[in-house]
Amino acid sequence: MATSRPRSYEPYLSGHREKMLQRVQEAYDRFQETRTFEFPTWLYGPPKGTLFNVEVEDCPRFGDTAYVQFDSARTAFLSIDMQTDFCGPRGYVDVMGYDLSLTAAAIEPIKNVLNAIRGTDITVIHTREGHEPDLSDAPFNKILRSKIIGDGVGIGDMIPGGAGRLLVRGEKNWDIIDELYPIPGEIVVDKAGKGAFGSSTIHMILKNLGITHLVITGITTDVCVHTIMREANDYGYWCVLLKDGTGATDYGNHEAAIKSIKMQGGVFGWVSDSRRFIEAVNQNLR
Ligand code: C5J
Repeated sequence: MATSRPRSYEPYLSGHREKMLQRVQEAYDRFQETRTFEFPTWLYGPPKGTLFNVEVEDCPRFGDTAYVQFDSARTAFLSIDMQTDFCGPRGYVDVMGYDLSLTAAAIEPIKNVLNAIRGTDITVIHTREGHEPDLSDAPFNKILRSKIIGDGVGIGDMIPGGAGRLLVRGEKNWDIIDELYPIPGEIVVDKAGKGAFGSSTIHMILKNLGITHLVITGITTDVCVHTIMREANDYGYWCVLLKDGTGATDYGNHEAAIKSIKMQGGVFGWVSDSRRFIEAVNQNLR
């Protein structure tokens, strides 16, 4: 039987651990006083924009209230996949037979947030899920499953009266809905997957712009929104979901997805809503 030797890494540790734990202790002590996850200038440098706090719910425990501090110039607002295919008639989600009002519920809150932040130094990023016209970037099993649930109409197909081929780049139904259409200066990221970090340039964009904090909205809560939030959280971004700016094809899944973010003191980040975020923007960035 192989015997394992104790790892003797201690002598090789840099001072990183001590420094990090000291910073954590300081932030912990500050949190006890302020209930705020303060912007860590020791890590990112002095603010480039305006610091502002947003109230988040059920943190660290259900029923508690806390605050996350943002640097406006290091903040990106994400509007995820607000495409006809996910919330409009004769799109991908409609063809699968789901209740469109559940995903369309996110439109108004997102519009309100866009109205509040346009003209500030917060970066706006829109994403679109979709595939090349030849479907070369679409997995076989994804297309097959979509065709089965769509009773013969799946990704790459067009239904009678539809605005184009489902989830195919360049088609009208694949594009962002008119109400939330990007304006000049806003970033649009195309992704082939549910996540974005593995199937788009979003990580390079966020790094190049020096973004540290994300305000997340879009559809669907339990699929693309959650996948992107989990990816971003793993990369160390500070992620706050605006819960009313999201929606799922099933209300129970929407609620469960929101609840799961709050577990373990915020296992994937934090949860707030459009009203609280807009209030913070109007009080601090106007
Ligand atoms: C889905 C998405 N639900 N944008 N895509 O297939 O969440």
